[in-house]
Amino acid sequence: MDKLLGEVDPQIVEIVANDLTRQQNSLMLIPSENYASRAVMETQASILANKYAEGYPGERYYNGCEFMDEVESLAIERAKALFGVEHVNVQPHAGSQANMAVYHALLEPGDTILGMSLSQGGHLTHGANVNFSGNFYNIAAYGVDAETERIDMEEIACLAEQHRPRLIVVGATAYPRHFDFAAWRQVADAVGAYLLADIAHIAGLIAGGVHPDPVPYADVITTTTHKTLRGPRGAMIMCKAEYADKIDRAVFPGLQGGPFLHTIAARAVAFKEASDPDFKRYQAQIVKNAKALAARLTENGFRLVSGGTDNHLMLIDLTTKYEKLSGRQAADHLEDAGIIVNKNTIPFDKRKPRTTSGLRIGTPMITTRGMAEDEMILVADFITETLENRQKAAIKRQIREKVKELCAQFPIYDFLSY
Ligand code: DSN
Repeated sequence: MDKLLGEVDPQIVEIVANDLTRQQNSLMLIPSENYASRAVMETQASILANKYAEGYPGERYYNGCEFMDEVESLAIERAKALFGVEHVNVQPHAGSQANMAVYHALLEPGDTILGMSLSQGGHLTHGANVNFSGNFYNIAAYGVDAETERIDMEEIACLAEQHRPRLIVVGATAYPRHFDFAAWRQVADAVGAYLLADIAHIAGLIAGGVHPDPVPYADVITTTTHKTLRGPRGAMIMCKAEYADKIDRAVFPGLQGGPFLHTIAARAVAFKEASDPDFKRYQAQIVKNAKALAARLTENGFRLVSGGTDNHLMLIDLTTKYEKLSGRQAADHLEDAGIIVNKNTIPFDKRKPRTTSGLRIGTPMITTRGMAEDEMILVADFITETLENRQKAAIKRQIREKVKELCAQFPIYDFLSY
């Protein structure tokens, strides 16, 4: 029981050590990922993982939950203070479970949901036909305007009028612009729909005050806690007090059993970190970096969907610069050079989701490691040089070395040694 991991399982240690090296030496530009803090990681590896605590603070189905109650209550109170919401459920294991719980709480199977189409920037759980949401509910999908590549609220109002949804989801995984939550509230009110804001990508930006706030407008808000919010993997649901019981019952016992108290404790730690003034500066820098990266990529001849970004991510439309290069191929070439991005569909993409014509690029991780606007010029130029020389393995190897040198100036997890 008291042997070190290295004694029990050197194979796993080697895999973890290899990924630490990869995370240190790569430019990690996937906008939904982040480096959690040491304190968050330490909490996740704590003995709290050993305890079952089905139920909620003060009403558990297991004995011995005194400290579980303390930790869950702390996470709830900190989340309420951070976002200024009336009620929080910190138990959903992941973002999909959080959205599932909201639908389970507020809808009947067959009810209509208006959500953003996956191919235009939405999420699987916003109604994709390969997902439970598209199977159990009647889905009406919205996208972006073909010309501006931005959400057109007049179009959304027309769709809502036409489909009369019971619930409208505002939120995305690949939309580089702000959401005007007040306008979404008006549309929801006009048709008597619930408004769900899925802020998984932008929760950190909202907590940091650099994105409009959905709290005054949404009935329910879901988020993961590991993206811009920089906590452990997991999710939570925030809502007005009037929906609290329904939401709580939908999570447990509706969909989940025992909560993962070690990650809930780590969420509490992340919420404490996010309430520090430094977190606001960090979130502002994520956006400044995204704007700087977008500007340099544009100077270098790339077309960005909607012309740029207001948040932490951007979408490159590869078709205008390299007609024959798919997002998948481009992402693989970039990986050869130590640059990790997502292939991603662009609005009205002619290629399939596994191939795509776009790249999704985000700045949370490189901002976490301390990079700023000057480094964004280098990052944009590395991306450009790699794609220009994509058939030349030797040049990609040279860029990989330069990427490694840049990353060496911004170390991560120096305290870890395997
Ligand atoms: N899979 C996440 C993303 O990468 O955006 C969304 O949950």
